[in-house]
Amino acid sequence: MNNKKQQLDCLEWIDEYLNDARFGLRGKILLEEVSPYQRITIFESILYGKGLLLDGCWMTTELQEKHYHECLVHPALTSAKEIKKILIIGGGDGGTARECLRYESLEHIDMVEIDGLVVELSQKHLPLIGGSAWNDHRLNIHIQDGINWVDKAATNSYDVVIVDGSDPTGPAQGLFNKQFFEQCSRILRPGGIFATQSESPEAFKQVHIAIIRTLREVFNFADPLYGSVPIYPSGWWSWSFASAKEPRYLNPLLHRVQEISAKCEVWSARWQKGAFEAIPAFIERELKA
Ligand code: SPD
Repeated sequence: MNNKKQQLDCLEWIDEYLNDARFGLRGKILLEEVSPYQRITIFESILYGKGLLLDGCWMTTELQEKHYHECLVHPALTSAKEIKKILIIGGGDGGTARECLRYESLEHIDMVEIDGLVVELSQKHLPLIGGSAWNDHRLNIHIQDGINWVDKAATNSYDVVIVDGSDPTGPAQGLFNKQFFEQCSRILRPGGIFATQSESPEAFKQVHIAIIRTLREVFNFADPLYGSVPIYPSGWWSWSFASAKEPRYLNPLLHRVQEISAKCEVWSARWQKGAFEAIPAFIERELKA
């Protein structure tokens, strides 16, 4: 048996199961631990490097995490009036904080993650994802319930609120309802922007539509943006942005675009323009109904 064949024989498939489909990568499980909240798996794949799954669902992988984190962060941070103080709910792998910290004018991030073990294992096993964020003095990590944090936060205290949660089951369930969005709106400063991952328009169509409808009940303006995250169910993903007085997330500020563009892999002002326009007809119809 040659080496190549021996290596391939040690490998396994790890799949996220959803209804009658599964979405998987070949590689090997490096470790699996159970926290009070969920099963945490660190996996090394051939195609996309090391990755993280929570309760069997793909969260991120080293070589395609930018498809997700850039699209969640930059539409909000290039367009909010100020970006001095940011709140991240979830985001325990560090990728969202890393993208935020690329802006020099950002002074302070509160990252509120319910599961300390996700942070610990990501810092240890997925250092490429959090990168230098973990050592940046502007990042303040709080291992706490994000819903509780938002309820207690002062009115008008953040320039941007970003929700980087997992799917709306398990610990992330309360991050998609009206009461939570109302609290997020209350704690945003004037000219502030709210951003959340908003699931797949195909694999989680009803959840996706419900998120946008609920955001539109709470904020004056809310719109989804569409892109691709190959490891997530259907590969077709969305992020939604909301604001009070005008849809300022549609208009990135030139000086901020210039600050980050050169190092982005997916996001650009041009990409963003198209991604907001790329609302599928079946979603647009349902939102109008
Ligand atoms: N179905 C996966 C949804 C995951 C959203 N969050 C991913 C965390 C990456 N920081």
